[in-house]
Amino acid sequence: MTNNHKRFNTSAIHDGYDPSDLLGSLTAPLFQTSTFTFETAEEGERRFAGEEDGYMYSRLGNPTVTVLEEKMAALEKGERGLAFASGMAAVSAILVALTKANDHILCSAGLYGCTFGLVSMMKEKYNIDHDFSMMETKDEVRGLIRPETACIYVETPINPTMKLIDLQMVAEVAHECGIPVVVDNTFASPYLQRPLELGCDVVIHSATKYIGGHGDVIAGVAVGKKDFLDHVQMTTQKDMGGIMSPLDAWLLIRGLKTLPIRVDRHCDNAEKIYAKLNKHPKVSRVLYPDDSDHPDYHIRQKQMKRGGGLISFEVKGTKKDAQKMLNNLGFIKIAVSLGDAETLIQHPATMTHSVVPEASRQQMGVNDQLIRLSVGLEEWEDIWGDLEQALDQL
Ligand code: LCS
Repeated sequence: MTNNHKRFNTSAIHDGYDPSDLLGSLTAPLFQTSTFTFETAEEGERRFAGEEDGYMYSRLGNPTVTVLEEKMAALEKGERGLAFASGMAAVSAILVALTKANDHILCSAGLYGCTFGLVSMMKEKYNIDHDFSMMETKDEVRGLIRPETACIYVETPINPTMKLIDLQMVAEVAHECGIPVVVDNTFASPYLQRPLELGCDVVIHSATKYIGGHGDVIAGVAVGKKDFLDHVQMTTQKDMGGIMSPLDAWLLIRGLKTLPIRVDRHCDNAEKIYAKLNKHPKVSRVLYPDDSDHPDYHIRQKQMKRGGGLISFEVKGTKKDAQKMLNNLGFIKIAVSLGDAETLIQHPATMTHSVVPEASRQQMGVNDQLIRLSVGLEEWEDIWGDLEQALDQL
């Protein structure tokens, strides 16, 4: 059913589903069912024994969810996809599957707040230690790998500092040491960056963001080798239970069809807004990886098609000025999340990264003046008009 030779736009629309399988229905049907009936007791026995393909119970697999998983596998160029109830359900199922007590995880120096919370909890409860690294050179990465390092976990671009990590370089070192690399690809989406093609082993998405694109779903997806994700499905996912609902999969399938055109428009708008923010007198710093002055621009050119739809910037002054800027906005919404049609703005230090202790937050580069903007699909002149008047009032 899946044809990996299609171009990205075509793949996003067609892969994972063939209408001739289901009465010609153009869109993939919503199988809103919790369980599946068996013709005979023996058929049920064979399915549970893994001797016969077929659905059993929606926590163990559902046809609508399968379509989404196959589409994501095609877009990320992986062997299989596995869908989860949220991005954090995906992150936790993958990290728990890869580790045991007393192991070590090497992380990028900057993580989404709840992922930071998860690795902190794993340390406290199971003595699974971690280090944070900018992973700028092979020696830096090699020097932090220990005999008990179970995996390398990378976000790039990093939420919300927009720093980038060279995935091919990290994968080369990891594989010398026989360690898998897990990449959170939420900020880029598979349209802009495909970590598996760069040698990484597992890709994770908060599908809540660009994959869905419409702010109406909380969901997660992982893509990687079939053997590994079959194992995750039958262990940490099945037994911890963080599965995706069929309705959410259905909405994500719809969202994916427009992923490439949405992301191009997010990038077009972000490039324009970045240029304007850079010149505003109340803004002291703008972080966007698609500028030749950005320290990681060479990595952007190497592994990302474009710079993405997220921009972070610091306003001159204090936390109060950052909050005032948000309060001055008109149609731009103050909200966490990102990748929606609506432009969203938030204050990481007190919102997405508020669970990160102050010292670690400062080390990550998340200070009180930092604001994160998810540039939406509105007309860029309107987005800039709203931002400009909010900044001018400071
Ligand atoms: N990974 C990244 C990079 C994220 O940004 C998020 C959520 C997650 C994982 C977790 O995904 P979820 O469980 O929410 O689907 N990031 C958020 C953010 O930046 N604002 O609100 C949520």
